[in-house]
Amino acid sequence: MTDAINPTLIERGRKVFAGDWHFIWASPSIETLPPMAGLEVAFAGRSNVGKSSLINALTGRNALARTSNTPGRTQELIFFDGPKDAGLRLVDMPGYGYAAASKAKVASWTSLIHRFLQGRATLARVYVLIDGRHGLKDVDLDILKTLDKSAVSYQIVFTKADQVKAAELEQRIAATKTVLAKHPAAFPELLMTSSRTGAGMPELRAAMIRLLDERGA
Ligand SMILES: Nc1nc2c(ncn2[C@@H]2O[C@H](COP(=O)(O)OP(=O)(O)O)[C@@H](O)[C@H]2O)c(=O)[nH]1
Ligand SMILES: [Mg+2]
Repeated sequence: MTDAINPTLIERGRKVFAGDWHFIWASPSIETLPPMAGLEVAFAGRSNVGKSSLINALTGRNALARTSNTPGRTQELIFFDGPKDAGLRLVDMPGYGYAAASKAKVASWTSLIHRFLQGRATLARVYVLIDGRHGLKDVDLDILKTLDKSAVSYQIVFTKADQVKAAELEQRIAATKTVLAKHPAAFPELLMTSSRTGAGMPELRAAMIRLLDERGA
């Protein structure tokens, strides 16, 4: 983010995410979504990119979201609510691009993801997680297109930054920014994170607090 995140936002983010976060709902289908409430922020990305780990790192909980070494596990939209007065909800989305998945499964995930993105008024932002070791893949570009079409604002978050050399990461960031310039709904700046070291967590928390402020919550 270019405009520096100020210490007040960082501190408010710390407080909100130090509060009580809990699982509220799992939706295997678009017909079974929870009623819209508060402000929702969703985490999308390929299977195994680190979505569930990021949610755990943000909330400081080891096992709020289930993480897995087996790609393609989470096939539902999983909703987590924060402290009552915060009005913020996190959504762990089913991973896409899982090579071993059947065609029918891919179609059903794709449909769920696309329909969710298109019909959710409370959804303020989608964080599209990209593995810092690999950069953008074709399946990621498909999701960016869907997001552009749905006019859902989104931001790229690089994960597993602890596994990438600084110079390599810089290169990948530059390449990704070039691609993003062609995507109207994309936030131009990337966030660098590691769930393992906690890098980028204060900034990501603060970014969500800023979304709450923008919504006039
Ligand atoms: N080194 C490293 N590994 C990570 C990080 N985040 C997640 N992982 C690992 O990546 C794998 C998949 O993580 P998970 O959160 O389940 O991915 P998801 O499928 O996107 O929800 C797990 O083995 C995690 O331990 C990170 O920041 N650094
Ligand atoms: Mg997961």
